[in-house]
Amino acid sequence: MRVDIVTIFPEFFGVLDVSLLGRARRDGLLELGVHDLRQWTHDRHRTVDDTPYGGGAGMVMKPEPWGEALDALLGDETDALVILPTPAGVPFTQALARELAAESHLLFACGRYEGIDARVAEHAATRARVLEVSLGDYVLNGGEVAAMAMIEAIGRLVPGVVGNPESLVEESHEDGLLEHPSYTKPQVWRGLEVPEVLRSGNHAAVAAWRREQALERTRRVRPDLLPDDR
Ligand code: 6GU
Repeated sequence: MRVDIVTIFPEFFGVLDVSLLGRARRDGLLELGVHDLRQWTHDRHRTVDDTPYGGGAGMVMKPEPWGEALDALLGDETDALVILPTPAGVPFTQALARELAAESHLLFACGRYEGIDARVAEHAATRARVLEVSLGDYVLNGGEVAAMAMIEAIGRLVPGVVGNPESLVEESHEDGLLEHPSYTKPQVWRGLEVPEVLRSGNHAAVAAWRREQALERTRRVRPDLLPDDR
């Protein structure tokens, strides 16, 4: 998979060199390009924003540098998906991460200030698919941290990135429930014991206990995830 990121803060994305995604890049599973939006400005001050039509507080990102960035990074390619991180987008979920992990080319356009001139998305939609995506119902200063979270969630679902694909199956949200609690050695730690059933060797009992724990936790902290009959 190829992932391009356009931002005025390319240094935010240095952390993508480390850990799982860093190795995936070195292994050639993920091809990542981080691009400074200001390279597509032409004035002395490398201006990327201006005041909003209609008035109001804050600044809006100018369309021209974004237009040139998309020209340069999309060329005449037709199978890219342009993702605009914005609190006004559709919710980012594990199901959406799975869909995006099957794409061949994602381009994250990270806006700052009060967003990007709306004509950029409108124009991009004439040459690529465009998706405005939100991480959740709160406001970040820009799309960078949101893009990073999405790239991590998507990247680990690209085949080969996570060494043992079985570890992806039993995670929170994969079956619509939150994950059961996990334990390792020692058997007793600071007076706290690992639940007996997990040491029983009874695989059916372990599976039933984990399912009940997952259901209980989901009912308690995320009842909105459950259909009424669970
Ligand atoms: Cl995707 N962007 C910004 N700026 N804020 C957010 C968000 C995205 N998702 C939640 N808050």
